[in-house]
Amino acid sequence: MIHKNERRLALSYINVAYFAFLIGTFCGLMQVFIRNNALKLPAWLDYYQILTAHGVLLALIFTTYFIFAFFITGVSKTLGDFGPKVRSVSWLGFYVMTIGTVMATVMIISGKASVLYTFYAPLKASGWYYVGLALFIVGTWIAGFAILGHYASWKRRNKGVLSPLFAFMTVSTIILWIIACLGVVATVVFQFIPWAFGWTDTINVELSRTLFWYFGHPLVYFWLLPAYMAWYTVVPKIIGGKVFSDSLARLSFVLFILFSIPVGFHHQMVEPGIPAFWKFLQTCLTFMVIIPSLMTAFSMFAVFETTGRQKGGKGLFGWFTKLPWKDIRFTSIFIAMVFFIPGGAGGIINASFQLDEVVHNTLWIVGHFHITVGTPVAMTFMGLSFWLIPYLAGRKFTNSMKKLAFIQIITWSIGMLLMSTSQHILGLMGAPRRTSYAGYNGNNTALEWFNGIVSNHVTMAIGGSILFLSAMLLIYIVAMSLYISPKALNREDQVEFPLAESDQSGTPRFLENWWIWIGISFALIFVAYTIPIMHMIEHAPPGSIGYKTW
Ligand code: HAS
Repeated sequence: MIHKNERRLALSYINVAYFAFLIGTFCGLMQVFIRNNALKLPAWLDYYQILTAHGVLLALIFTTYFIFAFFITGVSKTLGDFGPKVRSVSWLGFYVMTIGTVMATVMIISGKASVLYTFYAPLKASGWYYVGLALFIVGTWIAGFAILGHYASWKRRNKGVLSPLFAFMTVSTIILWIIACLGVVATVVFQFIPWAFGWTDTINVELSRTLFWYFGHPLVYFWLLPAYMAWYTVVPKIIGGKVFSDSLARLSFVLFILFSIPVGFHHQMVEPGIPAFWKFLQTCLTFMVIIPSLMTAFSMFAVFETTGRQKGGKGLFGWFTKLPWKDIRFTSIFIAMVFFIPGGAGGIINASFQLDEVVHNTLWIVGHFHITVGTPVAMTFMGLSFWLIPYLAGRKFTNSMKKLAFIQIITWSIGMLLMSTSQHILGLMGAPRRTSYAGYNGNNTALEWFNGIVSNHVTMAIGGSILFLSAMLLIYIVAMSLYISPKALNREDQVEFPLAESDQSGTPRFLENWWIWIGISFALIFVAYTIPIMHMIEHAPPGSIGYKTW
């Protein structure tokens, strides 16, 4: 069991994460009904306000807080208790993040920041919203540096030894996050805050979006990598196997540090003013960042098959039946992986220059992110919650809770399948994203979009409602695990942290030489971004004043 202080810290993160999840999913439910014209909001509440809250609270707050809870628990488990300095810096990080979160949320709720989670200029929120976002990021840096400090002191005490796989992966993810945030910090501090407080009149829109997407794409890997950490280090243990290849796992994380950042232009394919050459270059780099995910898929299939065969699985697919399907810690994450197959394929479609012309800014993209962050990532976090929270809270995960967990995962899968399939189809037909309900001026072609078996209002509403019920069930399970379920006093009731063995004997030591990877990462960023950004600054248009459209 990890030290009680680290447990308290991780539980604090979990509490904020699931509080954000509760409000965020409620906003999601309202959105589905508004878009179907089944719900009219009162005058003081706006669709875009709800949409902003939904995106920020689920995609940014729920994920980040959960990720830090997972990091702290796993790092403390693998590298030992935090020292007093690491502890105080970690708490400082938590408080700064939380002050930022509260500020940004208050601004959204009070209707002063309905700018969606991408906060594209020239939409202009209250300056305090951007200050809140900046504090949130600074908080994550402080909390991240605390973990890096703990890791550095472990390395000093264990010279020449490779760190445990979990710690290695945590450090890679934090390095990726720190480099990625440089872009968003630059745009928020030097562009948005001065503009929103009226110290400057206009903003360079193209530059702000570019700096945002420099951060925005690696942001998705900041969500994905902790899920991959669970796939690589936790799942093999649950199924009774070992990590397939320690060096493959480390290499895939290193490749994410290299290739996840210099690719932001694939979100700006239709942005005028960025020469096609730079878009093409970043598209090529995007195809490089697909490789570590394919390595992960390979690794997962390998671990399933080898473990299944060791357990006596015969023939081509006999191993499949030997997997522990009745263990919700496994089944939840397995379903999450299956969702990532179409999710990842959709990403490859988006990254393909010409195909993106068809799907950009349509509901397809909304479908894409619900089967990437909304299921593979979120459902992995759910699967982790089923043991991580009882483990931290020292409570039992009773048989009835296990049954409820199965219902929760199955309903989430059905809801997401219905909703995201209809979003993908509607998007292909041309239905736009980031819009409230529209009657499309009675245009027949537009109205026909909603006549399909899956792509109709009813299916979407059913999907959204099932998802909301599933979310409420999850909140119940989390609340039970945190506060109500009986204390696990006997050893057999105590929930374990399942961490698989990883054979490091063949792993090259240079994989842990961070300076090489940080150096190459900056070199790639330099190549992909310097000239286009210089161009955007030197040939800047007059800039835009702010707009408040809500
Ligand atoms: Fe994406 C837009 C390209 C992955 C999230 N993406 C978004 C947005 C979000 C998002 C939130 O190129 C919207 C942003 C906005 O608001 O505008 N995405 C990609 C590519 C990948 C990708 C190439 N995206 C993600 C992940 C996300 C995420 C992961 C969240 C966590 N995305 C794009 C592009 C856009 C975009 C463009 C902009 C589009 C536009 O026009 O605006 C790749 O990383 C995907 C690689 C993944 C794979 C899948 C590997 C499969 C695995 C599962 C194995 C399964 C097993 C189970 C083992 C190649 C690892 C066994 C199964 C059995 C059946 C036995």
